[in-house]
Formats: sequence, C-alpha cells, structure tokens
Amino acid sequence: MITTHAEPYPYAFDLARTALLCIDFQRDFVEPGGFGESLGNDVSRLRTAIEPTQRVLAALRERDALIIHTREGHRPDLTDLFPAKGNRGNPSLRIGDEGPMGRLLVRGSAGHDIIPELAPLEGEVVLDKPGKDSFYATDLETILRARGITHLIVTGVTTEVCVQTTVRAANDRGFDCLILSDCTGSYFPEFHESALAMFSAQGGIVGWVTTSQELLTVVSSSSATKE
Ligand code: C5J
Repeated sequence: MITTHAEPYPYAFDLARTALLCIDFQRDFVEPGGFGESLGNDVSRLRTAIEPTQRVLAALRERDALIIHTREGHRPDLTDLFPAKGNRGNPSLRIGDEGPMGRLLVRGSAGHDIIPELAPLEGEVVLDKPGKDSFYATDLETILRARGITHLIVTGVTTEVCVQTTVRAANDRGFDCLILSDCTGSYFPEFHESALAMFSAQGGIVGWVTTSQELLTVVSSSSATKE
C-alpha cells in the first residue's frame, strides 16, 4: 500500500488496484478554435494542468498502472446527441458544426483528439463518451471491475464539469477517488477552487484531493511493482 498526504486525510492505495483517469484533455477544450472557445471561454486557463499531468502519466506508466483517457464527443451523424445538449446556450456554433479543427466535438475530427502533450500510448484505454459522466453510456465500469480496480487517481478538464461529474459517479459506484488539484483545470478559477473544496468537504464526501507532487513523492519512494 502507498499512502499520500491528502485532504481531508491521508489516502492509501494499492497501485495494482488503481487506475489513472485523464479526463477530456482534448484539443476541443484546451486549444484555440475548439468547442470550449466557441462557448466564449479563455482556453489558456486549462494549460496549467498539462505539465503536472505529464509527470504523473510518466510515473504511473513506469509502474504499469492502468491508464484511461476519456474523450467527450459524438458520432458523426449526431444520433447520440440529445437536442437538449445540442441546443443548450443557443450558441453561434453548435456541436457538429465546422470549426478550425474540424467538426466540434465529433469523433474523428482533429479537435476531438487528445492534445499531443498527453497523447495516449498504445495499449492505454481511450474511452469515448457522449456526456459529462465518464460512466454514462460507456463500458468504463466494466473495464475497471474486470481489472479489480478500486481506486482512481483523477486528472482532467474541466474541474467542475466532466471531472466533478465523473468523480461523483465513481464515488457512488464505490471507487475511492483522489483528485490531483494541479492536474485539473477550469475556465473559471473560482469554480475550480470550489469544486476541489466540495470533493473533500464533510470528511471526503466525494473523495480526496492532493497535488501531483505529493503523489509523485510517495509513488517514487514505493518499491512495489504491479504484478
Ligand atoms: C465541458 C468537460 N466542459 N470535459 N466538458 O463541456 O468538462
């Protein structure tokens, strides 16, 4: 077992039963010209999460942990897009419209890809999802249960949307979630801080929160390797 400092109290996990979730680090959310920017957001705010997540990915790849990358998006024919989602906000550009990186939030478009800095390696799970919750209409739970995963280390964007929704869903399914504060990001700094505070409030009602540095320190000093 490895134990790291965390809020609201130390988080203990067995790397063999732990997966790293990298949520929606897609060009559509992080780069100019994508879906996030089409909604009027300053996408540069998400970039602070990239470098610490690179370090965590490298350390957990080294330890042969299960790595799962999620991507929010839709089928090219948009048959899996609810009108409620497509119309929300009455935006000038909608999901499926042509943008500078191809059709917004559509599978197969350049904008739907994960940013090159955090690109999945061969053999890592890439999970496409139509919603905010990574468990909704996906086989994520099956993948985790099949590997005996009980603990999730969570990174991704945005903190208060897909990260928070997924962590709440994971918590209700009995997974112990550790959210890495500097490996998550939001277009709204105040929402980022609030979401992090909500996770660990009330004795960790949704999960634990720590930094990448705290995690990396204990992972690098632990000697166990995954079997
Ligand atoms: C949003 C996400 N913000 N990945 N998606 O629409 O958080």
